[in-house]
Amino acid sequence: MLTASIVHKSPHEIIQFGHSQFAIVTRQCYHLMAGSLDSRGFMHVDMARINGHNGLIGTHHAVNDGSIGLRAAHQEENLGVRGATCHANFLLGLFAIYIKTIGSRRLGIGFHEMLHHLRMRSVVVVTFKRNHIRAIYIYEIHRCLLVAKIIIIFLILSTKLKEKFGNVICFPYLCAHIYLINCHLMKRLFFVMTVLLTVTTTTRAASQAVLHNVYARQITSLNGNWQIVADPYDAGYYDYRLKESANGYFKNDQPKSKGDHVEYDFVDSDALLVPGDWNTQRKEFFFYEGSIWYKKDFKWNGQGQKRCYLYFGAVNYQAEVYLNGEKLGMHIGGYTPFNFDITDKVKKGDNFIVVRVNNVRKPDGVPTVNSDWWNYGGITRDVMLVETPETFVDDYSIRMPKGDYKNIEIKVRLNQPESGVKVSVKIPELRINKTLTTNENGEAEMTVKAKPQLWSPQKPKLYEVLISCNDEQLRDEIGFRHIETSGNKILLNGKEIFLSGISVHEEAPFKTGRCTGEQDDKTLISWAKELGCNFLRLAHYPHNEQMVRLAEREGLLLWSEIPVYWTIHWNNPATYENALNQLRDNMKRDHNRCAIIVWSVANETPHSEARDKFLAGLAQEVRANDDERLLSMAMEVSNTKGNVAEVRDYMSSLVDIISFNCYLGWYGGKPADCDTRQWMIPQDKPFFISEFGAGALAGLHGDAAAKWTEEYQAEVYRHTLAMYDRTPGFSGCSPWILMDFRSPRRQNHQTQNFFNRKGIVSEQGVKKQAFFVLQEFYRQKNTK
Ligand code: GCB
Repeated sequence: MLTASIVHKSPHEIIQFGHSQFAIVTRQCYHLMAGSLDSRGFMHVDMARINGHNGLIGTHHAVNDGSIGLRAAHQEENLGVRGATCHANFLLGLFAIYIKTIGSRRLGIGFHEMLHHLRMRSVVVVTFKRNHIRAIYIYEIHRCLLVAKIIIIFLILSTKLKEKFGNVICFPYLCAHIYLINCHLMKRLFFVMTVLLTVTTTTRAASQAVLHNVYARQITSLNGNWQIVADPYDAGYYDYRLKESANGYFKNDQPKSKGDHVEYDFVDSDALLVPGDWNTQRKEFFFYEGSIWYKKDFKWNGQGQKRCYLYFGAVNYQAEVYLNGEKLGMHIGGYTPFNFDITDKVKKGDNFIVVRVNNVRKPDGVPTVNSDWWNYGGITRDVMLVETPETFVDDYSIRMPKGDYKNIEIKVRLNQPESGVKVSVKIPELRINKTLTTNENGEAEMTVKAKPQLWSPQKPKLYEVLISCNDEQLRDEIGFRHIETSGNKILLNGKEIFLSGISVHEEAPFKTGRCTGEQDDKTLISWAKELGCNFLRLAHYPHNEQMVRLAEREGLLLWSEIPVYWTIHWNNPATYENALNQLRDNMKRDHNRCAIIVWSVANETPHSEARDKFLAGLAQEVRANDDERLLSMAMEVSNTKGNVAEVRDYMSSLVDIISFNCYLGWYGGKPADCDTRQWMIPQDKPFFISEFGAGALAGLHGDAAAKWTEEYQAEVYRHTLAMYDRTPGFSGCSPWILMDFRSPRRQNHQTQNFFNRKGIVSEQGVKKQAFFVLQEFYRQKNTK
């Protein structure tokens, strides 16, 4: 079937970046450019974001080949950073590199092969008039043969050329070959040309926009035993010239005859449980940092009219994902979900997935090489197949508009920009039953009169919400509440609230390692409840979705954080992209969770102009996507003179809550120093102690002046709590930490044994004295 339909006639989203004359954001945001063209055809790029998750496709090879790849571009031309200038040809060059990358491996730079490789789904044509974008056309090319796709592209192209206004053609991934044709035409017509864009499903693409509320969809779990091949030298990934091997372990090869040569094998290999980290599943992997290949067979009986996605809750840290020997894409970041549309690739019957998981810490990573928690490697969260209709609700937001207690605002967005699609939204208990019709962007919204019972820690009321579109019904449980600050107070539903909190890592009680199921989350939450908490700081990265939902049902307010931790590479655009993606994916997954009241963008970061810019960018992202939740980050005490300590941080002006970590009495000073310490809190804002604490080995008793005893830890708690309690604006705290957790930095054999012992509960569930000190403090706070 030869079909191409125009799905878009204007930029999907146009954003103004300062003086930009144009901005293009493709539907799934893989490519974004904003800037202006000057009379010489130079493109002044205010902002460019290419292939969000990975940097430019093929960068790796480009750099290996010695050619200018995006990484080099980042350094030399500053592409990706506001204010950079480069010639359009340079951008074309980047595409050429991409072609080279694919070509150099095994194909030669064949046009057809390239198209084949790229699995094109859409073509983008941009027309310009006097340096301004006149129109952007995105053509979806429906499932059809490659030859048909090529014909369509040429038809589109020639039609556009004939149109009088059609100055410039821009079409993605059609390689330098077509660019040359264009160049020629353009010279003759004095046209200015710019290239860019597209969202296509390519064999080497990054993962795609994350499906919201995935557990409510039609899912098939792929959890359980996965066969593995540990690959410390990455022999299954690189060839002996250190190029990505065309015949890597993802092929899952087996000798077909006696003479066949294959040096790995999944058939008789060991297995690891998914979800789970490898470090605590097998002794030999306890300290392992490197690659492990995972393989899973599955049968698929899906039906024609559906889409199928392969979804991963989280893989730490980098995942290359292959289906039936073909690369789907990759993902960076160990704590956020990602998925791939595999509709065109999954086969009826037998299939196999191979994932190369690599947890090597990287200086430019997020987090970077040093942190204070275990770098658990593996497929650490659920894996599933998700089936959806062809057009479905990809995301929705249901909440009370900011400051409004009498209305509920409903917003839905489809997976594709399709108009006229009906979406039904019901909240039975509130007698809401509405049908929304999508506009040409595939979006719809409506505000409905309603006065829901408010969600609060005392009454965590959640309403059943049913969202139906085509054959899919999404069930959710949503609570309604307002969170804000007023002067130095935090207000929940208009009333002042003290956040009686505790920090938690996503580490499993008793067995240690990553939490892998409801029971682990439940145990952590039950301890927090016993402590009298109404708040959890989910440190230092997004925790699993079920934990967030469970906490919400239990009436715990939440602080949600990304692992921008200590000293990351503030000047590196790829690091920024990585952090931004993690923030976006975290917000995309959890934005309907009323329990989350704080988005935190960082923890204990050192002051510099670059860091300020980096964090301000993240703060801006939070504000742009959430007009109500509070913004914060764990800051440091920067200026102590005598007895007076001050939190002086550029970010103070941007956050809603001044949060900081301070270990007075542990890393410096004595617990009693707290008795005379004064605090200068900048701005008229609430302040929150995101960390304080001391290490203690459960069961070790002695003098309150002796470190590592329970008595010492309890003493630190007493003095610290009293100190903050007498300081105006003290709005809550999340002491460090609920449970002892594994950390390679903690090497004292007598007491630590690779555990950070600041837990007020041991990893075996023994409550230390400090637990009861904090419990009593919260009891008094809550009865005031
Ligand atoms: C901190 C960090 C936290 C550490 C803690 C400690 O400030 O934010 O990740 O684990 O101190 O125990 O030193």
